[in-house]
Amino acid sequence: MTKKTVKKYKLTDVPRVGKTAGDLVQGMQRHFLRSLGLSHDSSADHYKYQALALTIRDRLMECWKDTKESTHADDNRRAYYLSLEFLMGRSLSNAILNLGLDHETEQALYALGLDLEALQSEEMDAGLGNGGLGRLAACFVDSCATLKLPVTGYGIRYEYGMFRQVIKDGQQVEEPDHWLRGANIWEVERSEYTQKIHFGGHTETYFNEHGVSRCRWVNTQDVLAVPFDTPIPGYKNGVVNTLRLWKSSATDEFDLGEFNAGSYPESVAAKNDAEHISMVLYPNDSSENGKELRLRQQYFLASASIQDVMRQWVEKYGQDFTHFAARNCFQLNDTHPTVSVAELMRLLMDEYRLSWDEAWAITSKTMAYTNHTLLPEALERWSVGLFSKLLPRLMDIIFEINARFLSDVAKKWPGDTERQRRMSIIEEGDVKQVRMAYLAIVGSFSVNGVAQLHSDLLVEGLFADFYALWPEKFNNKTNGVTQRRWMAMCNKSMSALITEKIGDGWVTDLQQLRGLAPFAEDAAFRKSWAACKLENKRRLIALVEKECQVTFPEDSMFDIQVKRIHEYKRQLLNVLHVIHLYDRIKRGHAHNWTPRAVLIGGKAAPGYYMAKRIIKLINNVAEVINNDPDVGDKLKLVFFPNYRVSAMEVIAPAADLSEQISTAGKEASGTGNMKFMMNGALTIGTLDGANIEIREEVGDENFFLFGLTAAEVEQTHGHYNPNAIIDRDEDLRRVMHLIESGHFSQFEPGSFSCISNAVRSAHDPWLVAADFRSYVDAQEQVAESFQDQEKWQRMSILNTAYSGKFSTDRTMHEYNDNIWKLKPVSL
Ligand code: 26W
Repeated sequence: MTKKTVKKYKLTDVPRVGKTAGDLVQGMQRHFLRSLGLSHDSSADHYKYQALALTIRDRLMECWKDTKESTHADDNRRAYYLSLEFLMGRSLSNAILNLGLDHETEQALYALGLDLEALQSEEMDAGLGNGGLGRLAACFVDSCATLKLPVTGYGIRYEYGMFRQVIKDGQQVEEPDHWLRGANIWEVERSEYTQKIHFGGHTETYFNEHGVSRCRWVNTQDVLAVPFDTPIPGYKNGVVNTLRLWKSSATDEFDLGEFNAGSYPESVAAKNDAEHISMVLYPNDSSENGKELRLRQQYFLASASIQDVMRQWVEKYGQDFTHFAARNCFQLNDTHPTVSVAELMRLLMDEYRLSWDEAWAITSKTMAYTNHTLLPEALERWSVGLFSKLLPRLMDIIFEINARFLSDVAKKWPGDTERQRRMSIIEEGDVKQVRMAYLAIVGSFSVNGVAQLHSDLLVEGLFADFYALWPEKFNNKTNGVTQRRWMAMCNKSMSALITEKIGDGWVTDLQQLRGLAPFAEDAAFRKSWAACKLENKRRLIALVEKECQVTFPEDSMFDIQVKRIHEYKRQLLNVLHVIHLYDRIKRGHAHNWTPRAVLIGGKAAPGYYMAKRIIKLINNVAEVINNDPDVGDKLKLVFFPNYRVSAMEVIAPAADLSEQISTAGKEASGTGNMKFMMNGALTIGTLDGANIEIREEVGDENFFLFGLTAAEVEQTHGHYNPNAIIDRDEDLRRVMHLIESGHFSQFEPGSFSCISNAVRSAHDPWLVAADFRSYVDAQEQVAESFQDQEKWQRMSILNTAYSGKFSTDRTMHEYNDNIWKLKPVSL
């Protein structure tokens, strides 16, 4: 053939890939042989999972390309979700669901004689988050793609995610989570978009060609940030958004410099330093620890992401930033990426030559901040010394932001130096500290809490001074969860039953679940509802048997508390109740008994001593209860090890009772509470976080309320006498006696004295003893209600029916309407 007659092709003109079951079979066969190089049908399930995942991924790629082309072609505004954590869990089943390939996949696997559940369970969880905040980010990107919103997630590609929790002798042991070992099918490396990040060095001022004084940051040690992209499919809408995670890598210059100096080993060590940045997720969810590596991670994410956005801007529009703020918005997931405020200022001034005022006008219209906690110990502060050493240019900029801000404060409140001291971004004292939350507020046009109570408490307390200055900045965005993963994907039988009655519109419009309410009165429907729950309970029974070697009786009430272990979440209160039930059984007060199976799960931060003792107590109490023949099937207790996203997908559908028992005013929102509600569990809870809104939606007759209110908790300060409460309450006295007499620590004397001391302390901030009585009484109501199964099923249906508010689709609509103001991608 001569060149002239050859038909011309474009590499990008790929024929559309088929979506029938037959096409999926062929895809799997092709990947099995051609991508994975396998020939034996007997190969490990892991390879079969990979063949399926690659086949599904093929179907994501073309929508991904279409979405990118569409957003590239328009001039529409975009948002970026900056988060140190994305707790994605598994991707395969989610991709199958959102691509609308459920049915076809089932058929294809049947034809191949393969079992979907078995293959799915081969996928490692992407555990790149601690808990609520990280999982929220994952639900948000799912909803944004489903709503066709042009939102990109930016995070860190940790080599090691959240540690694996193993229980040895009743105690937590942490093991590394090397989740990338088995190859990650879902990521694509994009080294052409690598960014350079500076650390260390110093700043100097100089005069540019126009005689204007400018600053430069010199003598830095540089690290490369290499992006890895993960596709985020919307639900059956052709949109695939992007989650871009950065991996750190050494620069070549780095090696060369050291190499020329003749110190090869040092150059390799320096390379290691660079690569450590994205090595491991900090497993800390409520107390900041001020570690240098953590600050490196934060700046690494902020700088790489903002540079990436500006690179795209300059490629498209050149160096004119007039419309930058109108077309870009960064949402800061807590203060963790807040150094972004200073980094955007730096890039605009030092790299693109804007004046301070121009740069500030852009920055303060581009950043938006979400707060996720009221706990003072979780508020990030960085010592000025560390900050200046690691990020001298950023520290200069923060000082200047603060100086200008304090002068505004002085204008508003002349002479009020006390207020200036209180509001300063720099906390004075022995060690000067940068208050990251204040930097975030000053640098943002929007500040939000994550449930109504939490947002109210922020403006009344922690941020009251800022609210007085800028009331218009503050707003609430009640959290949600995605019903695609947390109902449609993980609870197939209930989803099918709902769809049979009200159609499948609820998958993208959760308020449609209200249509279920009338069926609560339908006896046949209640029966089917109960049958789904039973099927889900059997799945959990098998898992608990495997993980804990304890058998949950299927007719017992599944009473569940899963979340990070923290004193404010009061797993201890839960255990005290379990001990009380045990005590009642032992003393023969067990007439008309409602059998209960109590499951508690969650990870403790490795350095959190009390949390670890609470895990040990749960395990020791479980050991006694589960092996006592007097107790038998009346009561079971397990500590479920290594709680994670994929475990919740089995746990939530099986729950009868959801424990949301934090000390009022301490849990910002909670999101596990919402997952349980959607899956038909009833809640026993305090008036805290989103519990309040859950109760408003479902009605107080379908919610078990107990405990002090946030205002009452506040008033307790200085007037708390737990020992008097214990003396007055026989049940609590007996429970304390069982712990203190060593009944649960026969061979470990004194093992739980820190716990009983904490309950007895007048300074117990969590008020465990104060809420014990009302908790036990509420639990009594729960037990009684469960005995009337018709009534219980009715309440269960109503919980699902009224859970519509708690979809992240609603949450994302609100962020978009009030903060981001994006137009949906046109596809
Ligand atoms: C600096 C260490 C650190 C790390 C993470 C401090 C604080 C955090 C997060 C704020 C912890 C977290 O996940 N908070 C949870 O966020 C959820 C999503 O908004 C809320 O539902 C939970 O109530 C809140 O505890």
